Amino acid sequence: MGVKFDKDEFKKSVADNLKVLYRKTVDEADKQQIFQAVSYSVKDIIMDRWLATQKTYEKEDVRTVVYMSMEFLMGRALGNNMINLTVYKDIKEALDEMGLDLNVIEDQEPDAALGNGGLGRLAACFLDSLATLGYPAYGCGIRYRYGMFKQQIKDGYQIEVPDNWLKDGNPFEIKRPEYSYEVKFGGYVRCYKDEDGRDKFVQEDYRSVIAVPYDMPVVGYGNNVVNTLIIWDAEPVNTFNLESFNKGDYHKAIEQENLAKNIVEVLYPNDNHYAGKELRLKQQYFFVSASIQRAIAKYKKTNSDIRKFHEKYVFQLNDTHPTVTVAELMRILMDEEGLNWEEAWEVTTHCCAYTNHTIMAEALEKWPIELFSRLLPRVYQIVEEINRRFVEELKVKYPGNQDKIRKMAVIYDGQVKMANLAIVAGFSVNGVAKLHTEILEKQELKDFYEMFPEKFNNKTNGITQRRFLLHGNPLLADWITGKIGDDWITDLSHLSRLKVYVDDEKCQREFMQIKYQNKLRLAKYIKENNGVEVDPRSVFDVQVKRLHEYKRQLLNILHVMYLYNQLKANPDLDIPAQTFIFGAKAAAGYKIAKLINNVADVINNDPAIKGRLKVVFIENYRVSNAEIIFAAADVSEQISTASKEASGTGNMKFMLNGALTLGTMDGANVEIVQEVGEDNAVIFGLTSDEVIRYENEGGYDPMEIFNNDQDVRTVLMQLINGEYCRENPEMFRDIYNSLLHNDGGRRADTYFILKDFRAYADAHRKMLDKYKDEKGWAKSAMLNVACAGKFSSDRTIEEYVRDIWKLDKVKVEVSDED
Ligand code: AZC
Repeated sequence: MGVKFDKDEFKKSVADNLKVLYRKTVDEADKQQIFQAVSYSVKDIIMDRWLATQKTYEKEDVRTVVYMSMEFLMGRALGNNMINLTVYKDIKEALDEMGLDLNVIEDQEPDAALGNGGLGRLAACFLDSLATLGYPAYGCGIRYRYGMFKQQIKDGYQIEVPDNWLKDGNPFEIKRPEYSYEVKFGGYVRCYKDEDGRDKFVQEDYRSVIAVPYDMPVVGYGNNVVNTLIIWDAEPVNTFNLESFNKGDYHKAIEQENLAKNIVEVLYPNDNHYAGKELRLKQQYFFVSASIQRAIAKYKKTNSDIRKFHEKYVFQLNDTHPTVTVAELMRILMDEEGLNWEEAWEVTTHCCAYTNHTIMAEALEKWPIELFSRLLPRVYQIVEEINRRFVEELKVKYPGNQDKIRKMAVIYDGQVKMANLAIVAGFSVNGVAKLHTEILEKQELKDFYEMFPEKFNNKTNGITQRRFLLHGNPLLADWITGKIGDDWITDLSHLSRLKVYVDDEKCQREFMQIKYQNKLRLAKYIKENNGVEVDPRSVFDVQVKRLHEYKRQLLNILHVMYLYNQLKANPDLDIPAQTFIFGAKAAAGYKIAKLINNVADVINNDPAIKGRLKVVFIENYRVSNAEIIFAAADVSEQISTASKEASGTGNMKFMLNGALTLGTMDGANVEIVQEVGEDNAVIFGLTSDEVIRYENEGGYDPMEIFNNDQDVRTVLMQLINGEYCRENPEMFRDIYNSLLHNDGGRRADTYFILKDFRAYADAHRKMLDKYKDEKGWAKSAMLNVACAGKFSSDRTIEEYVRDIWKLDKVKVEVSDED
C-alpha cells in the first residue's frame, strides 16, 4: 500500500509552486524558496490522505486519544514526511533530475523545536507511532513563536539566540480559524440560581484571548493515515474593533492584546525543572482549555449524551504540565454542559491518565494558591472541591493520620500540587521505564500506590525507527533491509533476525564500513560547523542530551581531564585514539559548557599528545544534527546518577545505530543491558538502591576520596589552578567547591561524581579493550542493533493502547494507491 508517485507530475508541481509562491523559475529561486516549493508539493500528496483519514474517523465515530503536551520536539518535517509517504527515494531522484540536491533542501528547514529534550521528543515519537499503527490520535500543544533557543558558543560560553522558526513560514501547517475558542483568565466568580433553582457559576470581569489552532499533519508510514498535531496560537479578542470600545474598555483591550501576544511567545527552556512563573500557568491553561473545548465540540457533532464523553475520548497528560485538564474538564461539564458534580467526576476520572517523567524534586509543579486562584478563579474552586472530597476520603481511610494528608492532599501548605491532582483524578499513572516505575511505587509515590495500586503501570519509553534509522542512517537502513527485508520499518522486533550475521566476518566488515562512512559524515559536519578536525578512525565517544547536573556531563569531562593527564605522563600509553563528543543545551547560568570548551581548547591544541585525544562540543544540538550524531557513535555515554534518569531515550537511539552503552544501572539502561547482554555494554557505578540509601543517610564524604586518590586530586586541583583557564584561575572554583563542600542545604557532590569516578575510569578502560578487538567490537555493535527491537515507540504505543487508551485500529483507503 504505497503512494502512486508520478515523477514528472512531481517535478511540474515543484516548478508550479515556485511560480505561484515566488514568481520564479527553478534556476532563479534560492534554496529556501526551493525548500518551500518542494514542501508544498509533498503537502499536496499528504492532503488527500489527511482528508481521507479525518473522514474515516468521523464516519466510524472512533475512540480517540488526545496527547496533551506542552512540548512536541518534532524536528524537521520534510524528510520525515517523504519517508513515511514512502516516496523519499523517488523524490530524491526527481529532484536530482532537476539539478537539485535533496540534502541541501532538507537543510533549509528550521527544526520545529517546540520542546526541551526527552519529554518533548517522546511526544513526537509517539505521534509518529500512533499514525503508523493506525490509531486515531491528536497531539495538542502550543505554537510557540520562539521554540527552544539556538545555542552559540562564544568564548566557551553558551549564548542563547532566539529561534525565529516561523520567519519564512511553516509550509506544512494549516491555520483553522473556524475552530477558534475563547479562553478566560482572572476576574471573579459570580454565583446565581438558574430558573430550576440550581447554582450557576459565571466568571466575570475576566481578560480573555482567542485560541486559534494550526494543524500539522502527522503522516503514518505507508498506510494512508495522517493524524493531526494541533498547536494553538493566541490572538486578541478585539484587535479589530478597538474603535468601538469606550474609554473604560480601552485599557482592557490593550491588556488583552498583550496577553495574547505574550502567552505563546516563547517555550520555557527548562528541562526537568519547574520555575513557577505566572506566564507558564497561563500557557498551560490556555492550551488545555482550548483543546478540551475542541474535543467536546467534536464529540457533540456525532454524539448526543455528554455523560458518555469518556467512551470516545481519553486525555494523556504528558507530565503534570497539562494537569489543569482535570479541573477544566470538570468546569466545562458542569458549568457549560449542565452535569452535576458526580456525573462530571465520573466522566473526568475515566478520561484522564497521567505520565510521570521524573523523580527530580525540582521538577515537581506546585502553584501558590494566591497565583492559581487569581488567574483561574473558577477552576480553583473546583480544585478546592476535589481536594475537600479527597481529604474526607483520606480521613476515613487513615483516621488521625495527619502525615498522610500532608503528603497526599491536592492543596497543602498554600500550594496546589499538580502531581497529586493528576493522580487523584486520573485513572492511570505510569512511569517511563521499569526501574522508574518501581521507584515511583516504592518511594516517590508510595502513599498513592498503596491507596490506588490499580492505577499504577509501567510503559517503558521507545523511539521511532523511521526517523532515527531509516531517515537518519540510510546506509545502515539499506544494509539491514538487504539482509532481512524491510519489515523492521513497522515492526522493529524483526531486527533480531540480524543475529545470524553477527559472527560473519564479511557482514562485520560491511557493518563497520558503514559506521566509518557515518563517522566521516559527522567529521565533515564538525569541521564545517565547529572548525575542529577530528579523526574518523578514533573512537567516537558521545554524550548528547540536555546539560543537567544529574546527567553528569561533569563526570565525563573530569574523566577526559584525567585521561589527558595519563597521556601526558605516559605518551606511549597503548590506547586507541579517542574523540569525546558533547552536545547539549543548558538552562541559562549552568557553567559546565565553559569547562568542557576550555578543556577542549587545551587538549585539542596540545601537540604533545599527537591527536590521540580530541574533545568537541557540538554547537546547537538539536533533532536534525542528532540524527547524524547517533549514526556515527561508537560509545554511548549514559552516565546519570542511578535513580535520577527516569528512562532516557537517547540511549535507545544510540543502541539502534550500533553504539555500545557505557552507563549506570539507571532508567532504561537497565532494560537495554537486559536485551543486549552484559557483554555488549559496559555498566559501572552505584546502583539506585545504593544512591537512595546514601541520600537517606545524608550523603557520603567526598573528602575521603580527595585525600586518598591522587589522580582524582590532581584533576580537582586543575579546576582551581588555572590549568584550564589561565586568565581566571578561579573560573571553576564553584564546581570544585560543589564536589567537596556542603553548602547550606546542599550536600557535597550531590550526584556522586567522585564516588563513581574510579568505576567510571575502569569502565572506560574496559570499553577500550573491547574496541581493540575489532571482530569482537563489530559483533557487539551489531548485537546492539539486533537487540534494539523492544525500544521502538511502536511497542510502547501498543502497550498504552492495550492498557490505557483502548483504541481500535483504523484503515484508510485512498484512491490514488498502487
Ligand atoms: C524526561 C526524563 O528526564 C527522561 O529520562 C525521559 O526519557 C523523558 O522525560 C521521556 O520520558 N523528563 C523530563 O524531561 N521531565 C520534565 C519534567 O522536564
